[in-house]
Amino acid sequence: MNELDSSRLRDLRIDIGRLSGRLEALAQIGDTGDGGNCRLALTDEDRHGRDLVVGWMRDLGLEVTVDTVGNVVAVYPGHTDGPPVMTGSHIDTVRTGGRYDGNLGVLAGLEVIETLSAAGVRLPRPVAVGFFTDEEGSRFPPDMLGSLVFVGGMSIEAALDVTDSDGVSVGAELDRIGYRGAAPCPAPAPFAFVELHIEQGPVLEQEGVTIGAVTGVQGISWQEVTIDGQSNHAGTTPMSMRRDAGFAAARAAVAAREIAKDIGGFQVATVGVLDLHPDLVNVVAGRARLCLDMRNIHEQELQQAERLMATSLERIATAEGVGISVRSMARFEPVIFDLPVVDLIEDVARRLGHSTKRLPSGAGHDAQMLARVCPSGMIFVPSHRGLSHNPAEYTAPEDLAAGADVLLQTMIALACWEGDIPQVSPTGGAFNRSERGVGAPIA
Ligand code: HGY
Ligand code: MN
Ligand code: MN
Repeated sequence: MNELDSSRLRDLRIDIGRLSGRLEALAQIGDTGDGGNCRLALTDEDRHGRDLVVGWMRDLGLEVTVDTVGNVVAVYPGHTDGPPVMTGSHIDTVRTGGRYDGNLGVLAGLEVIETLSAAGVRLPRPVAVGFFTDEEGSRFPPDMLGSLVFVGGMSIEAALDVTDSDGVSVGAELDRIGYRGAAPCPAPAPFAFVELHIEQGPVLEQEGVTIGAVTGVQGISWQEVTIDGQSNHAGTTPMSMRRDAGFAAARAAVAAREIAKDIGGFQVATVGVLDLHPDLVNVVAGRARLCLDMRNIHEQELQQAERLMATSLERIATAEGVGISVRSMARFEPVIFDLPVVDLIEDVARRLGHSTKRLPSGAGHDAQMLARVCPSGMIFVPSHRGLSHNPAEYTAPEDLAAGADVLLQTMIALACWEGDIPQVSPTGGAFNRSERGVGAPIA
């Protein structure tokens, strides 16, 4: 392999036609006919998407490994055999997914490697691209399940035992689609991890900014609330005698919205799942199941929201004569990214002539898990109208290219980094990787 001098390395750019072609090809799998994608984790659609991406990895001659929970990592060798500079994301989607959420990060990572390979460049460190199992968590909670196991935050056994609403387990589905691999988890820590992702929010587009240098990821709390009342006749049961689980669930959803409004700031609350039983027009619901998603960049405020919600549920149970039980489905503290990585992303973006902004991520990402074990950061590109988890999700090709070029140049810089990356928090002080979620300021 010949070596490019540093100026020609700095001038390397990705091929947006090739990247767009792969995004289009992957979007054909699980195509929902309205521009969107549905590839729920470990379904046949997910398998077909996995097979397509692994095929591209192998076509590039990369060494591909599959681990015990189906995470896939492909490595492009460097001059040393040390820990790679890694990028990646996910290719599973929500049911109303778009074609960029996760997919962009994986395929841009592949494009970075193909650009290096096509230029005949070997970097001092290896470069890796991966996709993690079940990032969305909507079929198998928690979200970021695969990357959480990858970094040792969840045992393999516990992950394999997670079941979906039909009682099907992660382990059984990995076996069924042929992606229960042999590579051990936790995996050896990469030298650094950088993820390219669409913002999935309105900020960059509203402010006319091309590149987001992400400062961190907000805390996430997912709770399943089960309400037990009494099914009864909708016509004959006096209002005073009802133990209406459906009405209690509605009150819980209203309470969640009120709490978010009262706390304000970054606090958000969503009830995206609401099942009633027996779910019939003329029967007072005897049972209700709702899932509550609450998030905040400040851990203390997120805990306050959880406390207020628990109090509201107690009040609703008493007032409506129902039983209410709560199960945690996911709980992650806010995460801050390493300041040197955030600085590097911003410097690279500016060198390439792009406008930049520092901002926290409202969505969860695999990078928040990798941040537990190595210096990590994220690059955002704008989402048109701030839409995501929606078939109308869209990012303009010039923004896709800008993000992928920033990823390429950031990874080159990390692969050439002399020594270790210092652990510096946004406040400039040293911080310990294991304490990174403790209410650190990420905005
Ligand atoms: O839920 C999330 O934030 C991500 O899409 N998994
Ligand atoms: Mn995503
Ligand atoms: Mn998503």
